[in-house]
Amino acid sequence: MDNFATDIKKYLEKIFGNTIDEASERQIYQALMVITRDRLAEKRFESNKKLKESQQKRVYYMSMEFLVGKTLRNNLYNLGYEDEIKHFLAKHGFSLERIYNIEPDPGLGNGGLGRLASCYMDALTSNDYPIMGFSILYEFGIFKQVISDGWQQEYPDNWLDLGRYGLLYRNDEEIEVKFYGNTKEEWSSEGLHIRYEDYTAIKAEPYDLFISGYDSDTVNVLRLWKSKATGGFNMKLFEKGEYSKSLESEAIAESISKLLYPADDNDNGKALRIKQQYFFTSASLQQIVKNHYDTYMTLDNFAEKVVIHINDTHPSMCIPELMRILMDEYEYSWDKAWSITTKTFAYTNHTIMAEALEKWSVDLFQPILPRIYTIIREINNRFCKWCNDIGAAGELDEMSIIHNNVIRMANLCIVSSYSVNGVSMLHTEILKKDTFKSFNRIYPGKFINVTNGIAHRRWLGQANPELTRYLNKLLGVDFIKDLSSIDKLLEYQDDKAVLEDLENIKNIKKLQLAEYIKSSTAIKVDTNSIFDVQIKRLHEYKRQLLNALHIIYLYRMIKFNGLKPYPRTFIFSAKASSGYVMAKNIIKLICSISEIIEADPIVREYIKVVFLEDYRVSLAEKIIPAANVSEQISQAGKEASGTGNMKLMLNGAVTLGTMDGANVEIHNAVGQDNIFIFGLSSEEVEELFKNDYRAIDYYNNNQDIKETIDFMRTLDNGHTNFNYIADYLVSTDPYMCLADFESYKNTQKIVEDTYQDKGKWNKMSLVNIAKSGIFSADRATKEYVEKIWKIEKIK
Ligand code: 6GP
Repeated sequence: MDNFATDIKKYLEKIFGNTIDEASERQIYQALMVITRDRLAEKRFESNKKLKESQQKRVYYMSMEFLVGKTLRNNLYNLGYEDEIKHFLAKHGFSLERIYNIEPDPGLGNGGLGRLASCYMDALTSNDYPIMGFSILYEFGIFKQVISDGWQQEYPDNWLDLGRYGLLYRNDEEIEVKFYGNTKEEWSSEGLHIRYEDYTAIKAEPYDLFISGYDSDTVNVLRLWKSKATGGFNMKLFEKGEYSKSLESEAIAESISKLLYPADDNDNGKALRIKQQYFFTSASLQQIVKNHYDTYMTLDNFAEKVVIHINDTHPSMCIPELMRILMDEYEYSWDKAWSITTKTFAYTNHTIMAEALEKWSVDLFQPILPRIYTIIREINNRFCKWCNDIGAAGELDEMSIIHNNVIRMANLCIVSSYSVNGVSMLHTEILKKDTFKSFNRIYPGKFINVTNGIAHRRWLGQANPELTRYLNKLLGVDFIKDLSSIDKLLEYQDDKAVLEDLENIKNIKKLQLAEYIKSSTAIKVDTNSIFDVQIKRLHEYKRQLLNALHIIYLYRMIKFNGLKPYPRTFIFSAKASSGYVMAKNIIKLICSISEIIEADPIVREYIKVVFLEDYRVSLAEKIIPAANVSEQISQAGKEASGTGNMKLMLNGAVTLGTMDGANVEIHNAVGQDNIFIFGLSSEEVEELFKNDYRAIDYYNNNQDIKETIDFMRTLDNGHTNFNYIADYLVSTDPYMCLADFESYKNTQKIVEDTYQDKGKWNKMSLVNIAKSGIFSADRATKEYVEKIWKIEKIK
């Protein structure tokens, strides 16, 4: 650590010509980022040496998204330097907390899938497993959301400005990726050769982000590819007068790593998206194969030493790319290449929402990736033939990879991977029984479940140091190392003093959040009120609208019917995909309710609505520790798992939810008495759907619904009215908010009553914390290690 302090001083002198006492916060930030990165690089060198020597099997985790969150605190925490640096900086008049705030959130992801990838990198590194992540170095991450007059506005997130100090550019490992052009088959005495001509080549430049582990010698790497033109324009084409084509490489290169697509759970069929996917999978695969070949001088043992994990279908082009490399570059036969490929890949599915199952039209795909297309076509031909042979031809409508001139990427993944997994028990059951039922029949045992998990070191250790310190002292076990030991807390479930301490800590976190709310929205919230939190992407299926409808119901009852509920603060935070009109309208509705309530002196005594803009990892870290109620109210069967539900539970919030995703397992863990479950089950939803759900009947037959919706139509702040949302609720809403409304409303009343029984509530909260052990990413990744990857810790 002495060295660390010396290094900071040296860096400031060398780079800025400053002593530490003359330095600005910005300069200190840069020094800390760079020195931390270099420390990790040194550690990486050591752990990589061991890895090379042991020649053990490794995992490569392919994901279009890694929602890393701020890195500096995480790294200093993991390296165990945090307290000393805090001290050192304080001596010179700097606050480490303020320095942390300078770092932008690397927003290289949209939501759950991206954050899960980062939680897993953290957990695997802390447990000394050899994993390397691959993704894209987006110049602009997920947009910055600004709420203006209640409407979401998107601004570019130029995170590299300050975020680049954590990255290490590896100019020795650049790779070329090829697009467009034609392939020619050439037969010689040695067999078939594929010649690829007139292609456009793009350079992929690697930037490494080091991933540190808690109390571990291992440092893993997340490699992010940046696209670059291969050096000016094509002179030949230029001479032929094809000017625009001569600049093609530059134009494509410019755009590929420019920005993250802001749509989650949705594929919007753009050529750029195909290019992004192939760009990063091809660069990564070429790198992996080269490393392997350099080590073993053969690829025959590739599948014994390499697992490539595909995080949803976005990286699925890895599959034909490996086939291409094996056949076209290393002269493997189809059968040998296929045998290696099908032992190498494992695939996780993260959603069953039909619109999110990626499909590419052949007409769009083929010209961009002609060789990759022929390989996919051949995989499909052979698969269809095999289905014929085994008597499954009747199910090819569901299973063929290319169908009606469309390539179905999930089908490609299932056919080519040796393992397919869902992310919660319920989700996996739905995959097996419904979404992919024919596949499950012809590939018995291929489908398995690994319920998601979260990095508790970030979501408890760093986000809630007050609770962590307290539990450390109380329990005397190292639950940061091993979260399962946190169940020792159960011994205190009837200990009044402990329950009160926990309540006090919750109040401290609520106070901190209230200050943040005040500074960012000017709304003053009552910290004695129930903090009721719904934070996640804005989606119809997640049903922020059901929550909003219930608030409107309360508003009306308070204003006109003399209802005096226990005070509650409804806290929302959510980004909507920029092209998702309904989602943006729902944000506007929530913001309008907030405004209307603020303007009403009677109602605002009881309920408040806060919409916090720009939801991101660092904001979640502020909200989650302060939550009393965790709203997980998706329509049953739609949320694959959820992970926010786990983070909230870990921090003592009590779940109010449907039997959906991982809520089911939270319910199993804490028991009926420590969770609030409402609404239709996934089977009931299916039934109702089949029997023609008629929203209007709920409106006509339920007085509260009728009055609430009628009242909603009268809400009008300025020029916006909400008739279109009311119309949607009573007619086309496929997520059936009205079918669950009565049950939701009644359960909300139970929540309110229970909260007033402080002893009872605190005990529920305690049980939630104590039972959160199984939702650690350590447990989840261990299951991946044992059930799927079969890898060992770095020796
Ligand atoms: C999300 C799922 O919606 C969420 O339920 C799950 O917890 C999370 O993945 C992690 O498994 N899916 C996505 O974010 C996504 O983009 C294609 O799916």
